[in-house]
Amino acid sequence: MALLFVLWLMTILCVVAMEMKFASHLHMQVTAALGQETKTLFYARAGVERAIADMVLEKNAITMPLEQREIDEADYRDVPVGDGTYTLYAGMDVDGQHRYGLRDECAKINVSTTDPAVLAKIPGLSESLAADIAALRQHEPIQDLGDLLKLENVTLFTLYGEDQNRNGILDPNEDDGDRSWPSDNADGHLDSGLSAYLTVWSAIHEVSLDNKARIKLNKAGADEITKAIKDINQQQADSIVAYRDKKKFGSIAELLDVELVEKVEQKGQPARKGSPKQSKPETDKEDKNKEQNASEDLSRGGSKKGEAAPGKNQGNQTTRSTGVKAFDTAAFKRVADFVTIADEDVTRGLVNINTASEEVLACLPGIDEGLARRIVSERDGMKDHYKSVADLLDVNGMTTELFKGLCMRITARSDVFEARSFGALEGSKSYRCVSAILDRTEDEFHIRAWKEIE
Ligand SMILES: [Ca+2]
Ligand SMILES: [Ca+2]
Repeated sequence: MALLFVLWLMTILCVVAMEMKFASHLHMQVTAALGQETKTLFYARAGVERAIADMVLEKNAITMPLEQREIDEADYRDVPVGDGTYTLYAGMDVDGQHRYGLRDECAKINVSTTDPAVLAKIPGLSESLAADIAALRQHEPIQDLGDLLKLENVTLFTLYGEDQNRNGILDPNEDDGDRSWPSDNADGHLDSGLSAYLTVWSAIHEVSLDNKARIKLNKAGADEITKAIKDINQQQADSIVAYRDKKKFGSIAELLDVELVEKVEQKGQPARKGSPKQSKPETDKEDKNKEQNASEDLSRGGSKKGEAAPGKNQGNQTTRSTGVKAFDTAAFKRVADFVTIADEDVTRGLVNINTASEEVLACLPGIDEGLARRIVSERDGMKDHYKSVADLLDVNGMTTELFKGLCMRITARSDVFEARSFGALEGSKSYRCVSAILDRTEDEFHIRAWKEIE
């Protein structure tokens, strides 16, 4: 009986021991899997840290649009870290080529700031939806693209298309037709819905390519202007101030409208002629512009060419228009990157002519498909990139008038990028993705959004 009891006990103990062994094996497996998942997540995070370092330390290099930089793909792709890698993936271009590096938020249209007429030109965004978006903005600011889901006619599919896990890559289930969720067209391309065109983050720091604060045309005094910009002389600066005293600058292209003023004694005696730095416009084309502008002045009730116009009183002096343009196109192009109409240091919602796609450019006022194509092909043929928005004046089909309606909406650089980093273990197909919105518009660096995607 005792023997039987001992055998019984031993059997039970064996079963318990085996159970425990199995459980502990299972525990080790789960721990290992969790450990691997944690590792891939940290490798993905390492990629974002790398992107931040790029944006902070290589500020000058990165002011050039990443699309145009001579990118060594190995620099961003399968970068070794621990026993795995991270990859900064920037999406697929129109030719089906994968791109690596950061994504420029200014390559998209800002849904928080852009007027409905422009929004309505976005493929897949109707006029009524544009009106709904404008109405939504009046109630509350749109802080995330997901806020658009509050609108009746916006679904997850409208917003994110086939990319339902929002990781920016074409996962197998997003390219298999109706075999698995989500439904897709199995064409090998990722349709990202409206999210391909829209952002809430695009912003720039109002500095020139050499990282100096831009001169605020609606605020700066004449001395401040001449001190900061070597290509603007005293008379041109006085003329800018005189123009602004009558009418605030609505775009930097209005510099082309500014007429040179000269100072006169209050009795009407000329006080000063043009300074030696100033040269008159020389070409026929520019003379025509001058005449056209003079006639515009007449239609606005302004002065005739050379006739004294009411100017600002400066002690015993006043100014009068000379009827001569202060900036011809070449002079404007020299100064365009150094000035802004913004009163603040940060401007939101501009579209980067160096990174935006043809489709995005074609949404802007006055730009049709043909002109958008020429803007892109011109920059593709460049060694580096458009240095300032004024370079668009050289693109075939871009007129001064068209440019004037456009230039307050565009930029040639950006300060907000998305890093989409994928961490993976060596030899493993599974990955973790981190998407972060990185903003260097202010002195302090900001991470505006952070998403860890399974
Ligand atoms: Ca996806
Ligand atoms: Ca597809």
